Amino acid sequence: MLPQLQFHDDLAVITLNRPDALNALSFSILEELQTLIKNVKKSAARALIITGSGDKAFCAGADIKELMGRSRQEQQAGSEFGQDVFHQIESLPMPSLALMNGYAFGGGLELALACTFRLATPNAKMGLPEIKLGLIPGYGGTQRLARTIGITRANELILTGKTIDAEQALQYGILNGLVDKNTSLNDAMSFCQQFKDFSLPVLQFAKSAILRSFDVSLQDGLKIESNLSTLAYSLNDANEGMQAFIEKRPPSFKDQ
Ligand code: CO8
Repeated sequence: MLPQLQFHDDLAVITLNRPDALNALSFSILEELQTLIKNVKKSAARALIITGSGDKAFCAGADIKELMGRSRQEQQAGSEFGQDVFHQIESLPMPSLALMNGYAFGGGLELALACTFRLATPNAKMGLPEIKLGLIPGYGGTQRLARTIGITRANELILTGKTIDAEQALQYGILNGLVDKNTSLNDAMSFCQQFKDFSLPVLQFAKSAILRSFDVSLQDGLKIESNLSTLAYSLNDANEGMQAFIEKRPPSFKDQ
């Protein structure tokens, strides 16, 4: 029932584990997710993959049955807690990837949007249908969807609550790619191999510079980039990377 964390060599995989309810996010599941994210952050993993168990769903969103009958304060606290957990995913030092192996609605799509990358199987269907429940997204969807795909498509998806399939999601710019249903985890792992030999602090600087670009003016963003690129330059890994280029050999980064 609770999500599971496994390590496959240097990759961390979190699997939402409530297939009977299409991996809907109860509050206890969100709490466990928070604990697992802390464990991933402390680990030597080079990337995190988040996926859903069963063959129907990545995650059908917040647990609608649990949302009923809550006080205004409970609702506010619940929204802020979910936002915080997803922010912890977004700000992990290592890249994260949502492997969307089926339905990804509401909080499920919001979870995927907090990841650095998104891959989906052809059967995946997704959307932010909260408007149909008399709600709006509360785990970051209004903010991250517009930042990810632009305001035109974000308005379309959030104000109509429409469902799109994986092919459309690729066209809209929600996804980085599609993967075969039978090989999806292997494909996601192969995707993560692309950055596994890079320097982890340098990956973190790049992630951080990109993320912060949404919060500041271009001038301030350029300053952030300049500061972080100088920090990267001051690491031994930058020296090793440039030296390896000159010596025509692969670099061996030490995360220092
Ligand atoms: N919550 C709780 N249970 C769910 C959810 C959910 N989000 N989604 C599916 N389930 C359960 C169903 O109730 C059903 O259980 P049971 O067998 O006991 O009746 C089981 O999963 C299987 O579901 P279906 O029979 O409906 O499966 P279908 O294949 O027919 O349909 C759908 C699949 C289309 C995904 C359908 O289940 C559906 O529309 N689900 C709801 C999707 C949705 O609206 N998600 C948004 C939820 S709201 C949200 O995420 C807001 C987040 C921010 C909240 C901030 C405040 C704290």
